[in-house]
Amino acid sequence: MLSASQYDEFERTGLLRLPGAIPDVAAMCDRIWDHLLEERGISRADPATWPADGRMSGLRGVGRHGELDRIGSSILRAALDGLLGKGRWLEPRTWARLLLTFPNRESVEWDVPLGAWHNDFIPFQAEAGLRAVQLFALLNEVRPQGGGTLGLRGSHRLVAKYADPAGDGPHPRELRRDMGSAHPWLRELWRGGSDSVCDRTQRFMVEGAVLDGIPVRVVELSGSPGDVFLMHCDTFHVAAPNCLDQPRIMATNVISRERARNPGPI
Ligand SMILES: O=C(O)CCC(=O)C(=O)O
Repeated sequence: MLSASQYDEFERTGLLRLPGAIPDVAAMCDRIWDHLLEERGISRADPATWPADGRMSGLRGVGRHGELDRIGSSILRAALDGLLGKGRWLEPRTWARLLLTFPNRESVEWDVPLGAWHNDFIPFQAEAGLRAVQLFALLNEVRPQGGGTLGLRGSHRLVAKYADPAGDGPHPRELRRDMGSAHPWLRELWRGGSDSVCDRTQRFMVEGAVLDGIPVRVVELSGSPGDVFLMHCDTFHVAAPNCLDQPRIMATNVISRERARNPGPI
């Protein structure tokens, strides 16, 4: 059950944190490390075996072991009931797509990334309202600048203004073009500006902006093992570099509202 202030937070910002929503994530991490060792020779105890190029994909096999299904905890389910409607969301086949970023081998200074900012395309439905929620579960401690996903708080409300209501859904490329031409602040976020000394952290994460009357700001999804962030499906987000010394281990999935059934013949 969500409180009124949690609903309000989600509606305004497109993001909601559920502290400690998943129990026993340590066992999930153990399973992931076992899998990494068996399949890739990557050892938890030996950073020399960790990949040099950071982000790792293609780990679907680890989801088959069942432990990660416990991400679908009672707290998380109750929150999804609250946001998408009880009995109205589709149980995913697997709760976890792993997001694993190893520390950068070369020392680089953390910064707000350019380029890959996007929303994930979720088709419109005949019924108005929230169509899907993306969950981000923290399986280990994710400290600031340690690879946690960045979200553009408030951007789901801009998407609602700029996406073509006659189209099939909010297309990321068109939105980047249209929202970026309306707002230099956004264009600079994903393309960079002419000012090479611009402090992007200050500009995008501290100051933020008010665009078409909507407050927006970049926030980093960081926190303790077992925390979950729920994100409105239209929120812009991006992967971030890991400038610390431990891998970031998160899991994500998009939980969709089922389409309303057609009323039967009268
Ligand atoms: O790796 C990340 O933190 C970003 C993940 C992402 O963009 C996505 O799942 O849509």
